[in-house]
Amino acid sequence: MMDREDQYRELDSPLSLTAQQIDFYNQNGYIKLKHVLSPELLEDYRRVITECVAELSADAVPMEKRSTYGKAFLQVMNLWTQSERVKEFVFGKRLARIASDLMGATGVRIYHDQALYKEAGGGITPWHADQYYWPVASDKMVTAWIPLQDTPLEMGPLAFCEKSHRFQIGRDLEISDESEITLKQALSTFKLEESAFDLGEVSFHGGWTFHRAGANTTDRPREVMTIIYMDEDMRLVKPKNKNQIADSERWCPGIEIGGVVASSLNPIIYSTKSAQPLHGNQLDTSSKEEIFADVGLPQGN
Ligand SMILES: O=C(O)CCC(=O)C(=O)O
Repeated sequence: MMDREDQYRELDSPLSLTAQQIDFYNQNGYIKLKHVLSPELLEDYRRVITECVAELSADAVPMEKRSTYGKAFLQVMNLWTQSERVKEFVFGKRLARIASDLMGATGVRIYHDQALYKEAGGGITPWHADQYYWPVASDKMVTAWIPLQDTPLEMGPLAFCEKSHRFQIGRDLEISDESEITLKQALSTFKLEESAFDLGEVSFHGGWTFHRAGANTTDRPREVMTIIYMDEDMRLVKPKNKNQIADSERWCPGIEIGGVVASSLNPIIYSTKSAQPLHGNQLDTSSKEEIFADVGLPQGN
């Protein structure tokens, strides 16, 4: 049985990526890595996160009254501000360092987290690229998608369009029936990476990488936690659409256009430039112990 200290150690200890894995991410706009977190740790945080989701989504609109986007999942954001236990998970340095290394940053801040629970019978997540929503100056943005159970195809695992992060068409589309129809057609010549996730496997995708997920045809919820990281030096830009206006107010409160997105909602989680808070309360100034772990090569590589 894992105690809290073991959990902190796992959440914070580094997993170093190979040059080949970083290259794969740069070429394809995403990477799936196995054995990033242990099933034991994830099972414990699954309970914590699920309790939080149940509490915060108690007044969700019934499925039949929702839009296609609404049917895709229950979406509960910035859980780290609601629960100390979730904060421990979201403030873990292991995932943050992987995100930072993948995008070649010196460190990362949180943009926001979100639990995405695709209910039993939940619909598809339409094709989209996240960066359409984000009023930020560069594409140094990475989402860690962390399933909290084995996720077979029937549950709607996240699927990626390889190399689509350089594709310009459809970048102005919000998640909708229209984005699904237009992008399905526009991306038809790209290779689709759609495969099951094992518990412990985590994917990382960039802001402009087009992705979707199938419906959940099982009778169990697809429980997933996500953390969106940004370059620690990321600056706010003038919002380009209504969703970016909403995002800048919600996730970057008080930040001036042109300023570093360093509000109290955007703490640095991992940095090679400075010491960071450990689980939000102590400063971690210990020398960095390197653990080189085999996190597995992406499928098909
Ligand atoms: O979980 C899903 O179905 C979609 C996730 C997604 O679009 C994202 O994390 O950017």
